[in-house]
Amino acid sequence: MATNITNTNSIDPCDVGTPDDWISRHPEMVHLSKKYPFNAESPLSLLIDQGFITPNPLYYVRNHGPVPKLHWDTHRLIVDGYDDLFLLILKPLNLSMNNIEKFPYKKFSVTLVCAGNRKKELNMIKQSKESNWDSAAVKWCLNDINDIILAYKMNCERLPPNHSYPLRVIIPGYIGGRIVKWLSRITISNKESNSYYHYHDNRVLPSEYNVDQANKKNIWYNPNYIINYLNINSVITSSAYNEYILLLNFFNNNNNQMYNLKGYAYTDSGNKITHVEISLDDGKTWILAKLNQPELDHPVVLKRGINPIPRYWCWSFWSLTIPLYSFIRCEEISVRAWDATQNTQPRNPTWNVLGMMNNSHFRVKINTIVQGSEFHLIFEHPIQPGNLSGECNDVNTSITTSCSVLEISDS
Ligand SMILES: Nc1nc2c(c(=O)[nH]1)N[C@H]1C(S)=C(S)[C@@H](COP(=O)(O)O)O[C@H]1N2
Ligand SMILES: [Mo]
Repeated sequence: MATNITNTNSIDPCDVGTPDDWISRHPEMVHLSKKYPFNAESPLSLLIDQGFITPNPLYYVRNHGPVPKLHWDTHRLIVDGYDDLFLLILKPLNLSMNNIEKFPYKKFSVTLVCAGNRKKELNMIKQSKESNWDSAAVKWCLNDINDIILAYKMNCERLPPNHSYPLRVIIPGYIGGRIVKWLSRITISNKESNSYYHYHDNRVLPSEYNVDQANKKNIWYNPNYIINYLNINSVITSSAYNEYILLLNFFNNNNNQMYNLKGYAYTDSGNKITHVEISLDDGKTWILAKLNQPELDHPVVLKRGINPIPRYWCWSFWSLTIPLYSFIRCEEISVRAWDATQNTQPRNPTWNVLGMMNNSHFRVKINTIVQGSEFHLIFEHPIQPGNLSGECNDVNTSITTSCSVLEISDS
């Protein structure tokens, strides 16, 4: 059931004394990373309870610095650079927000995911490096099938300050880190960005590298290890972390009782999630879950000649109703998703120094205690969610994924 999410107009105690103490936050948002800058996600079950479209106040926030104080009336977008095709220095464009708003626009839903989603699970293996944002050159936008947009609205409202008021770029299917917030300049260039963070973040380095070795071998500059696209992933949201079920006289009375497992899945490149499977026996056998994919009714469609090309940029929800007794001899529930290119998830996590792109089978452990006719089930997630202590100093970023409708300037 959706919780009341209108109570957003309070300053979080963690923000007091920081440059962000003018931004109101939803009280349920869980602080990740250090006190400042603000990185937060909604508790997983609250996020899923909201349904397919996440309300703005519960949308995950990933900031690497203060939220800039920008204004609609004074904000400008400069487009400049060098046109490699025609060997021309371009005449810079200087656009106001009102100019941008007058371009033809369309609305569609996109799920954004930070490359650090499920990072905490990798930190359980070994602490990974805290990450920082970077910027990247994007020639990808010239292909209209990629649906690159300049967004100025989110869920029919102007973007909230945290989420890049007044303007951001959206690159569907790309990791959040390449989706620049507070956009003020687009420079067309034939060279890759030389920003420090372009090379030192949002990379999956081979597992044997720690920071020292990566620095020594200058491995950061190897183009093989850059991440742009999302990878296929799925998560169990119900049973929730530490969910507890006590069944009295279970073996006599309740053995037809059913349980509803739930979660989400997403993939890259506009591909469709085709199926999600659950295993109760460590991957020996798999049970097909039911998919809920509101996006299938209205995918983004590009017409090339007579061929419509649909793209799916949103997460899918899955569910599976099984008898509670299936958990009796089950030590662990695992989930894996498949997409239209037969891509699926690896069984085991692979640690990497930046703790990125973890998409191994998501596992929930079940601890069962049988005491006479009492039957206790305790569900244990791979990591503790968020920051249960209420402090603001947890550095184990696990930022999640959220979906919204974005209003786009189709320029
Ligand atoms: N200017 C700027 N853009 C940014 C960032 C940032 O810190 N500064 N963080 C990036 C990262 S790592 C992610 S995951 C997304 C998060 O977007 P959100 O906070 O609106 O969910 O924005 C990206 N764009
Ligand atoms: Mo990110």
